[in-house]
Amino acid sequence: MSLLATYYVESEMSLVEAGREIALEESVGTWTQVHTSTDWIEKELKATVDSVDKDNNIVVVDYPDKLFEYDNIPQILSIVAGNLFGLSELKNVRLENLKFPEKAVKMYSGPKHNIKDLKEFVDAENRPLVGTIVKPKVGLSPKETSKVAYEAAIGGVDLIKDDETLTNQDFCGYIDRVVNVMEMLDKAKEEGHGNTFYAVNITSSCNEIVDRAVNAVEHGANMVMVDVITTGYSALKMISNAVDVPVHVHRTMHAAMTRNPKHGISMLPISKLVRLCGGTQLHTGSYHGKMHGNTKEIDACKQALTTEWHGLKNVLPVASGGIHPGLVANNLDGYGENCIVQAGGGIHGHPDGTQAGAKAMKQAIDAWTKKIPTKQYAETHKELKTALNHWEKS
Ligand code: CAP
Ligand code: MG
Repeated sequence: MSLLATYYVESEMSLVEAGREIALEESVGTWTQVHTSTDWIEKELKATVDSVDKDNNIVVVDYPDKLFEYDNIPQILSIVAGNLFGLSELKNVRLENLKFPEKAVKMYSGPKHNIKDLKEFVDAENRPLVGTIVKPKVGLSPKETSKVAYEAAIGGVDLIKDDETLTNQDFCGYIDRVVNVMEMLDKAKEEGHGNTFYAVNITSSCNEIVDRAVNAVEHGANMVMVDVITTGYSALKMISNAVDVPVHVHRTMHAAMTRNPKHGISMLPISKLVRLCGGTQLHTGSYHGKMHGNTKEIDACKQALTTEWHGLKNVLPVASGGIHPGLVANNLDGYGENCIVQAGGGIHGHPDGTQAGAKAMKQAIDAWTKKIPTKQYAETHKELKTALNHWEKS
């Protein structure tokens, strides 16, 4: 067994030669022959080209097991996604996929909760979840945030989350925010609206992030949120070990790596790493929205997160970014029932306010679940109708 890494490559060299360059640079080679190598190094540690697909500019590199500490993601990344991106002989190179051997996957505990657990908590066994990002993304006080959260909860959302830019600023400390929001979500529950998740953003630097996760849970948080690209996979793993609540994983900054289809890193290996490190939900892009992504890549992420993988629990993909009720059906056609569809502007920008916005999003989800076209459903659901009219015009 070994680790197979798939790269999209553009180079003046043949694909096989380009693949060899990558394999050598990332295993035992450097720019010139060295006189310090040994037979053991050449035999046991040298990566090789496994295969090439000329039609699609694809090279698969086979990295021997012995190169890795499989429970050390920074070390794995320094090989499979290391210096190769700067090699001047490669015009473009993109890491498209990582195929881990079973023994590597078995070294990780993965998520503590699966999709079924998340759905059961909010009583949504047979439908997608609907979420919201409190907007404006920053500036509301903990009390103001909790009022918006309450309106969203009684309007029918299953999950409320912070924006990635809201952490622990002076105007909205995370502990006060958790206490206030959970109080209002408890009130919504007492009034008969069921459970609602609140993903408080605990993103911060390394020791602090674990303290914040633990503090947040001690103050009642039923979910925490972390930004995996800015904090790193190690931070995610630490959080997932430290607390028993689900971990919502945002991916701000990912597009610096994922946006260019010819160079960088695809969302697919990132999704696999997040699953290994214990994320229970991960933003994987929207089929239709303000930043909609490559649909083939979203499909691949969905597959990697939701299907059986050496016994690890599965992960709920999150469609977010510029979504409003009129875009729900398109996104659900892509994701299917096992996802969260989130709207910030698409709920809090509803002409009749947050509660009506949440109702409209939920109605759009219900329409899709019942296989009724959104527009038709809107004829008998006034919040949805208002939303469709509002955003159709804009
Ligand atoms: C969505 C969002 C998220 C994006 C990130 C935002 O808000 O909170 O950060 O979804 O993109 O601030 O844009 P809106 P992705 O609903 O108001 O757009 O999910 O693709 O990582
Ligand atoms: Mg955001």
